[in-house]
Amino acid sequence: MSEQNTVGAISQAIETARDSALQAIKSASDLDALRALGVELNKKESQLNSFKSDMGKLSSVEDKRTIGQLLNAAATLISTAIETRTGEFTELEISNRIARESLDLTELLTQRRRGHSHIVTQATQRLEDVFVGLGFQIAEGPEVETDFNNFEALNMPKSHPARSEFDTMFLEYGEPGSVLLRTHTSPVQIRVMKSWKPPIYAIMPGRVFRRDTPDATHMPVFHQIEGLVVDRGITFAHLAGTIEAFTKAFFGDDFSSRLRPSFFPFTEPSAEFDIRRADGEWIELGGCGMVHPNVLRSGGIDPEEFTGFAFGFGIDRMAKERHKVGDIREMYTNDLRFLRQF
Ligand code: FA5
Repeated sequence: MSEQNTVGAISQAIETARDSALQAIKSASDLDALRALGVELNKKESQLNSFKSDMGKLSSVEDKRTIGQLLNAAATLISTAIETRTGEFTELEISNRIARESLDLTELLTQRRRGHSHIVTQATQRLEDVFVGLGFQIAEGPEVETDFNNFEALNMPKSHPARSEFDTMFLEYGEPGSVLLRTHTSPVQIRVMKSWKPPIYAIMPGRVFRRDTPDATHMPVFHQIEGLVVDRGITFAHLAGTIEAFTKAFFGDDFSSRLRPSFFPFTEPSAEFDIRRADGEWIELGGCGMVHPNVLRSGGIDPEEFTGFAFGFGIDRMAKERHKVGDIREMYTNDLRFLRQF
């Protein structure tokens, strides 16, 4: 065969191989098939690449250039075709994914469902209403407290064993151990006593923090409401009467309350406060007692002139009981199916 014929034959074979490669790219069924095809076409032993060795057989520079240019043009065409097809597959995949993952929001649009307060916020507001109805004023304190207000001023000096009952989260601020996330709302008692003058009839709701492991009745972040009364001639009977009036107003007439002897360093005597459900079961809600003279002094009040009582209970636990929620953690999972019930 003359060299001219050989060049013609090689050129034809290159064109055929190029066209069949382009056809294969066109009919690749998906991205994976296309990728495999790309690998195949790039192999040294692929049909198109094998023509490169044929070039060696040609003696004229002119012919070598012709075949070389033809091979380069074929390679460019093929790689452009792979790129275009890859783009098409990627776009298709994205639009399929959008279709698969899209949410039908027409139900929300047509129902116009409005949000509402969280079950614990509702309970707090109801508690505030009940106590305001009984003549109390509302006060608030910061969530970041001093060790002094949270413990010392409440008759718990540094070495006091009762401190260990509050698994405290301290902040890295100031002197080590001097600033913390309040473990109860009782430090607000100190703030109120210092800034108000007796007679004091105050409630103090808020968020508190303890290193407690979450379970059906415990959360590491929960809510308490504190009560403080300081006036002339306040006795334990006033405390018991207030607790009973509150129980009936908040839970209903079929509930009653009892006080059991207990211990808190900041009250003397102290009691645990339980409520009795209609089914006869007793549930512990919080602690209370007569404000310890040392605590009155910390607040700048003369215990010879004034006496008082204080109480503090868990708002989350009250909401749980009032709405018969089985597990306190459910209130904090943000599951709308749960929250919409209240
Ligand atoms: C106190 O925190 C006292 N400061 C209460 C007090 C105030 C006593 C004033 C006397 C005078 P105690 O640690 O028992 O007490 O907590 C009070 C209530 O908070 C508990 O009865 C419970 O209802 C609630 N509580 C405690 N720990 C948790 C928790 N991890 N998760 C949810 N609620 C809790």
